[in-house]
Amino acid sequence: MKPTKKIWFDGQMVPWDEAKVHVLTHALHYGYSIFEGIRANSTPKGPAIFRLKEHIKRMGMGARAYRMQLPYTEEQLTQGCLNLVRENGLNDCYIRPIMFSSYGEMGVNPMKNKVIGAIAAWEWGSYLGDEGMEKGIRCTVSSWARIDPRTLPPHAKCSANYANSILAKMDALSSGFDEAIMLTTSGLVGEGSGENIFRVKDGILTTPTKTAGVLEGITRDSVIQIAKDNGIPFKEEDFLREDLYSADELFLCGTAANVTPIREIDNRVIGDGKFPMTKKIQQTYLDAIHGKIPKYEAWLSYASTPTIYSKGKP
Ligand code: PPE
Repeated sequence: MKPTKKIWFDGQMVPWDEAKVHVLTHALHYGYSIFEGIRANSTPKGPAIFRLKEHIKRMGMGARAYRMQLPYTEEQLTQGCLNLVRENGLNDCYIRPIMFSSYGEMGVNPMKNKVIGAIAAWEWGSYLGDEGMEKGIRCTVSSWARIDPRTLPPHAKCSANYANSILAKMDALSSGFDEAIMLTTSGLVGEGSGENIFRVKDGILTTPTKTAGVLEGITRDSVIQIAKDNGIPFKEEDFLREDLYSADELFLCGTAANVTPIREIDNRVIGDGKFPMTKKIQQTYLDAIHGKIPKYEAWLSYASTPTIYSKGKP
């Protein structure tokens, strides 16, 4: 990770190396933190954050699911992200807001500890590699099931939820695959360790339903919108492991991963190894995030204009 100049830390811009917490920080011990993964991308009008409002809203929803009271308004967090990109002089970068239970009392109960937020931004290339974006990646179905909605709220980006993703990802990598696909506890296809999954069969695009317990991905939502706008037949529909093997095309999508084709699953080549619909969606998505499609400009928040805080601390 290449450091940048500043990190937004509890409302203030502090030097990168000074954004520190105590080792007895509650969240470090129990995973009680809610985070986001956002990207800013270069556009003809300067860097623009993609679907910032939706990311900030999702963090608020995750916090509510976990009974975490955020000490900042949506507006403060929105301005924090925009100012951070600008003050660090960044163009294409990843933005990571995190809200966590801080140092104070030890023990499972977080309610006595103050919640603190931080937002960092740095340059982060494609999550599953540039070659993966181009030629597709190799996945395996994990023996770890995706967290069950009766165990943890799967729509919340809570750090604790990611212990599940970590287990699946490490197993996939140590078996020589690029990424893990997790099934739900009822055996439906869920998602990747950090991406949603889409399937193409006979010209129809499908993705598992939200009620399957997948993260409500913002890239997933953008891909659905792009498919609808381009006349691609789309259905939100759950499917089984065997449907992965019989697909014509499969792809993963997420803020970090963008749209990444899957070339093989469990050593089986998907379709004929080509992915024309995936490529079309990938290109449209990349054009949208880089401000090349006027119709999708509403998804962009430009970071270049300094913003004045409307109220309260920044
Ligand atoms: N599912 C999971 C489990 C997930 O973590 C992500 C994002 C998605 C789906 C896609 O969501 P969205 O980014 O809103 O389209 N994963 C983030 C974190 C990856 C990481 O290693 O950290 C991301 O892509 O930013």
